[in-house]
Amino acid sequence: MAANRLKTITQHLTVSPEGSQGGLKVTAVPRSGGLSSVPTSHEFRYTVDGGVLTHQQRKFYEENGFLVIKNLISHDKIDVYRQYFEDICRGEVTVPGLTIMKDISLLKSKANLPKDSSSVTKIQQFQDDPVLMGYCADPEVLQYVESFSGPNISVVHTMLINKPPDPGSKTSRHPLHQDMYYFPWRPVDRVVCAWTAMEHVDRSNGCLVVLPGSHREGVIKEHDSRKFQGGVNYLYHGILDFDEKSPRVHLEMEKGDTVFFHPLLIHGSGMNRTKGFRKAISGHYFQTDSTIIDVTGTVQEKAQRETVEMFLKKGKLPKDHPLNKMSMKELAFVITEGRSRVVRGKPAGLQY
Ligand SMILES: O=C(O)CCC(=O)C(=O)O
Repeated sequence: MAANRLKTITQHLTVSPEGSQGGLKVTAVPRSGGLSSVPTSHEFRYTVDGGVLTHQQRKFYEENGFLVIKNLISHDKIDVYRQYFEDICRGEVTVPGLTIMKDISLLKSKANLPKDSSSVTKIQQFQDDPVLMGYCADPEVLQYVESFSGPNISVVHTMLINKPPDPGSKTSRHPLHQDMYYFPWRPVDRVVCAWTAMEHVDRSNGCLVVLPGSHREGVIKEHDSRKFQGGVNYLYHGILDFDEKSPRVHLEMEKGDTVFFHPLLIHGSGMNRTKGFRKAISGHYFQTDSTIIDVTGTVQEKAQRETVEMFLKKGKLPKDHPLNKMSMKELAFVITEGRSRVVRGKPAGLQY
């Protein structure tokens, strides 16, 4: 019943036209974080059989939690996404449901911001845009995603990141974090991020930095935004406690190179010390029949609350709107259902 009510509400959302992905089954879900997972074969847990990955690539991902595929996306396609991003920032194209994020230091300065990409740090939730979804549904990307998520795949949390030159506030950095901290769905090992460099990235412009193998610890760590001097952007929480001595790898990549990484992998990106913007495009993929869990009382609660607050604020809803009366778990379902799209295989439906 609850699931049907949620589904109806999702379909009639007044917050934004973030449609639905069909079919819904109701199952009982434990209240715990539910991170445990079963191996996919005697040798592998984080990858599945039958995909394009070589044995060596699978072993590398299993051990390290990331895998870079060189030159996966053509420069022509990337140039289209780049131009389109500029058009969106100038207001020449409107994308339904899109969130446009600005750097916190610019927002605090209350200056009149130019109506172009120079004040935009990222755009997210472009699931209803046919141009940028060309990236998320690109067969070149999906052939790899299948090796992590299996054959039935939805994409969610779509982003084009425009890391600005640091204004001196360090706000261009993205502190070390785990993406799973933000995600209320399981199973965790079938979730993967695809992140494609839209130009050459290295330490000077704030490439991704990863702690290889950190996904194997199998826990979501406590995150927060307060300890970061100079502040961090909205919802850029960082891990409070990790082994500072853990080896780090800075992923220097060329335009079109793509890294796939596990959602428990500790990663982030440093300040952009150059004068140019550093662009990347990414999406998170999960099994179409993933299960929404209740993160109340877990380390994920803080992030979920902020996500929900932002979602409700964006909708500017009247007090008595049904969304304002929902539990965190119900809202997690509505938000995920609204922002995800099936990109390959069976649209099995999110489980509640
Ligand atoms: O592109 C970046 O700078 C970091 C992206 C990232 O880690 C994220 O969005 O989770």
